[in-house]
Order: sequence, then structure tokens, then C-alpha cells
Amino acid sequence: MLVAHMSPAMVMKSEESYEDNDEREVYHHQYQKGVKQLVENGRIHTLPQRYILPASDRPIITTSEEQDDDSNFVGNPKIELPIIDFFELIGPNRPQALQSLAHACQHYGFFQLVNHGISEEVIRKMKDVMGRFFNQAYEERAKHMTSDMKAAVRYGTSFSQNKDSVFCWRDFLKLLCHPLSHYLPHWPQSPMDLREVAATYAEETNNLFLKLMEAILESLGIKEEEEDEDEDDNNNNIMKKLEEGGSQMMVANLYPPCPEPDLTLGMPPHSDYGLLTLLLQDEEVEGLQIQFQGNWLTVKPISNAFVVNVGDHLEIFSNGIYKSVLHRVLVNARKSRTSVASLHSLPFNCTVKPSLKLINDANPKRYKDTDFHTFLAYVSSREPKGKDFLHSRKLTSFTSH
Ligand SMILES: O=C(O)CCC(=O)C(=O)O
Repeated sequence: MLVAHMSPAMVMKSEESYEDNDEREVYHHQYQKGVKQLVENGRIHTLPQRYILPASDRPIITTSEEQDDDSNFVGNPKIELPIIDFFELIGPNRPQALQSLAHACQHYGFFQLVNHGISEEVIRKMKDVMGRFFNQAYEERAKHMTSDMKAAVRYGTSFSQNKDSVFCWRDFLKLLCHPLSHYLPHWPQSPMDLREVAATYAEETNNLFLKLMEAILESLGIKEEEEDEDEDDNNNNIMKKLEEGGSQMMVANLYPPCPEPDLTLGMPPHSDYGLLTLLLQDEEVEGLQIQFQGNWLTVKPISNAFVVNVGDHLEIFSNGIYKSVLHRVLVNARKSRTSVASLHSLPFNCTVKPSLKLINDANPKRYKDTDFHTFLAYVSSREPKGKDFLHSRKLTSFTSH
């Protein structure tokens, strides 16, 4: 527990000023413990060097006219994401709802899902238990710290903790979910109700994801029964594979108040690797921004809605018709922010490739086949940046987006 004995003055010392390797090691070690621990231990008033982004990567945080001093909201231009009403999607208005879904996935890569049928109680309990997880003593949280990207549970900080040259202002808890019976015994036992609450949430979000995927396939003009039985095409019967047990990872994010939010980010620009992500935003504290027509725009939270986004696998599967869009997270000087993302895709051992139904003369095959191991090898070998992985899967003649 070296860090516990450090004075606030040491916490604020700049990296360059360390005299020997032992001292440098302490400095790095403490950042590995995460931002919550840093804030609680250090009472810091300026942002440590380790979190300061180069000027070109910093967000521009403006204060809007409506924003008074007590506001929890950051300024910046907002985006109203398309709203998809799940109730419409499963009712007689399905054809129109499918058109809206296709438009959202094609032009925004994001939408707000309302009337999704997951109860307010399930959502409230999930946010609450994740909040209580982060509020535990560091030693309890640290039991789940690991750099093993395949671990059933991973508590950590920043974006890619072992690779990031500049750290992000974020701590996280990642839980692998499927098959639940396999992963559940590894999940944290404290808080006591975490396993039960998170398991219910995982099952309900997975069921919702399956219904959304059916709608997405239909919106792409793909009907399962029409798919070829060609055994070489791993994308055949995608729904069958997902129903038998796709991959699901839940990520709870914590962004504590940050002394200089205009110098850093909670998460850098990134896209998600899977098919779809279902995100529960903090209803009171904005932070999520998406890149839209070249600008960074802040997503206004809607109470009890899921922000759903297209991941890299869906961009590949749809042969580029649906877009996996860059997004990032701003942090806030006054309020802590939390979010819970659920990332869904094919089973980890499956290959993802453009659907044969979506390859034709007008839209030739745009992406190489890929799998989870290729993704892990890629992200383990370098500092992840933007949509680099997806770009690495592009066939060289198509580099337009
Ligand atoms: O915190 C958020 O709103 C977004 C989180 C996110 O982008 C992620 O978990 O991939």
C-alpha cells in the first residue's frame, strides 16, 4: 500500500520530475488503481500529467446559455437521436418502424430505444448495484483487477489500461455473461445482490437484443429462412447462433468529477466491436458524444431509454450499409457520471463476414472476414485508436468511411 502514504503534494508532482525508477513506479502504480482511488486519496485540484491529452485530441467544452452553475449538463451542441419505439416494432406498424430503424442505422449508427419492455425496476436496480460496487473500498474492487482480456470479470481503469499513453478519466467493471451458468460463479460477491441483479439485467437485455436483431435483419431485407444452407457461410442462421448463445459483455462505467474536464476524456473516440450495444446513460449527467457529419455532438439522455448503437460486426455483416459510428465521453467537473453498456455479438468462436445477401455488383464485398481472436490480437498489440480495427478489416479498394 505505497500510495496510501503519499501526500497530496506527491500526487500532483509531474511525471518528468521523478528522480529514480522506484519513485516513477509508484507514480504509475497509483494511476493503475483508477480515477476513483486517485480522487479519493489525493484531493487533486489540477489534472495529473498522465491524463492530459495533446491539444488536438481535447474536447471543446462550451458553457451553454441555459447552463447555470448548478447544472449537471455540459454545454456543446446536442444531437437528438432518432427514436425507435419498440412497441411499434412488434406491432401492426412494424413496416414503418423497420424503415425508421434502417434510416437510424444507416445515417446515425445510433438510436434511442423507448417502450422496450424492460421494467424501470430492473434498470434502477442495475444502476444502483453498480453504483454500490464502485462505492466499495478500493481493496474490494481491486479483487477483480486483471489485465486478462478474456477474464470473466475485469475491474480496471482508462480505455486500454496497458496500452494507453494518456489515461482516460474512467473506471470500469466488465462482466462476461453467456453462458450465464459458466460466468456467474466468477462475478463479484459484493455487493451481495450484484449477481442476482446483474444476471436478471443480462438476461433481459439479451432477450431485447435478440428481438432487435430480428428486426435489423428484416430491415436489411434478410429473412432467416431465405438464408443459404452453405456450410461455409458462417453468417447463415445468424439468429440461430445468437439464440443458442451469442457473446455478451456488460460494462459499468464510472466517471468521477474531474478537476480539468477540458484537458481529458472519459473515453476516447472509439467504435464498439460487436453487433449492437445497448447503453443505459446517466439520466442526470450528460457525457456521451457521437461523431455526426464531422462534428462531436452530445446525446441528450431520455429517461429509461436505451441508447443503441451499431457495432463493427454489424457494419461488416451489413457490408457497410449500417454504420458503426465513433463515440466518446466527456467528463464533468462537478458530478460523477455512470453508465452501463451491454455489448452483444456472435459467439466468440464465430467468424463475422459480410452477408452473401448484401454482396452484389453495386455493393461488392467490402470487408475481410474476422473473428474475436483477430480483434483481441489487434487490440493487444497496439494502443487502440478510433475505428482502426474496423479499418484493418476493410478490403483495400474501399476506404471511404
Ligand atoms: O458512458 C457512456 O455513455 C458511453 C460508454 C461507451 O461508449 C462504452 O462503454 O463503450
